[in-house]
Amino acid sequence: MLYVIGLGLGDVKDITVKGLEIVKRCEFIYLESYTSILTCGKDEMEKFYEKEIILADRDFVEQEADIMLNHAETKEVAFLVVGDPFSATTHTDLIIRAKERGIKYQVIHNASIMNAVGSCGLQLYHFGETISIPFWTDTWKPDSFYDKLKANRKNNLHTLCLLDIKVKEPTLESMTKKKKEYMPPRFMNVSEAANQLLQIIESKKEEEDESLAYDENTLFIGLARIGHESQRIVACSLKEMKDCDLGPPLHSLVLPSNNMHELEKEYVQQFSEKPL
Ligand SMILES: *[C@@H]1O[C@H](CO)[C@@H](O)[C@H](O)[C@H]1NC(C)=O
Ligand SMILES: CC(=O)N[C@H]1CO[C@H](CO)[C@@H](O)[C@@H]1O
Repeated sequence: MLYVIGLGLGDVKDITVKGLEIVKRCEFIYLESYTSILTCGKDEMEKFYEKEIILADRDFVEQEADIMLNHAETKEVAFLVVGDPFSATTHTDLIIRAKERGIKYQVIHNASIMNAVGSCGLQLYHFGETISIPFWTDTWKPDSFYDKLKANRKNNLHTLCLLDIKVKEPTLESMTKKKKEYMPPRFMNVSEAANQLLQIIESKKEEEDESLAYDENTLFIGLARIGHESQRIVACSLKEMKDCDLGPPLHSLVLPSNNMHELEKEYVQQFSEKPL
């Protein structure tokens, strides 16, 4: 049996009672550690579960997931996912593979940013397609998500922007070597994301795009560490967001629609220093 268990957004205790009971009786426990982070470390989790945890990083999922599935053929195996199991596509892939091999599975849900973003006061029903903002380099500055932002704005929908994380990226020098060395993890903050969004509209202006999706004065909402005690939410213009420091990761950004509902406005107001 393979249990795919969502851990929620916060600390070790965010797991549901149902999830915890299953973890306690599983023989193998894997923790997905590449699409998100927990505020607590592996050690704290092992202490809390009283079990050893195997970290499943990016290499694992591509190469060693079969070993985990082998175990699941005869034993109870837990695969722990930060957030909800269905907030990243990689997990649907794992479930399909289990199914193909005739392995029984069960999914235990928990909250993820996809629903917890509601804490900024915007209605979840009024969100359009979620976008991801990738880290730029000197030579690689993809901006294809801009069109989705624009489509959402046109349809009067809010947009959740997930900000890039780089965990366990091999260093350039070790790329070709057998023994990989890894760069320290990086998490995009709202200031960096705002900076990229500003650069995108600068170049759209040059292309004489008549109807920009947003400008430097457009209201954005920055969210940090949602679901944790230290969570922060700030509503301000894009220009101000560029100078905004929301502290440690994870951060995300929301572009509200052009016509927020009165109740949405009233709720968002508490996160803004200026009248909306
Ligand atoms: C945001 O990230 C950038 C790039 O890593 C960094 O230079 C900057 O200091 C960060 N800003 C804040 C406010 O933490
Ligand atoms: C959506 C969901 O199932 N959330 C649960 C996540 O886990 C915490 C802690 O057990 C529950 O309180 C939530 O209801």
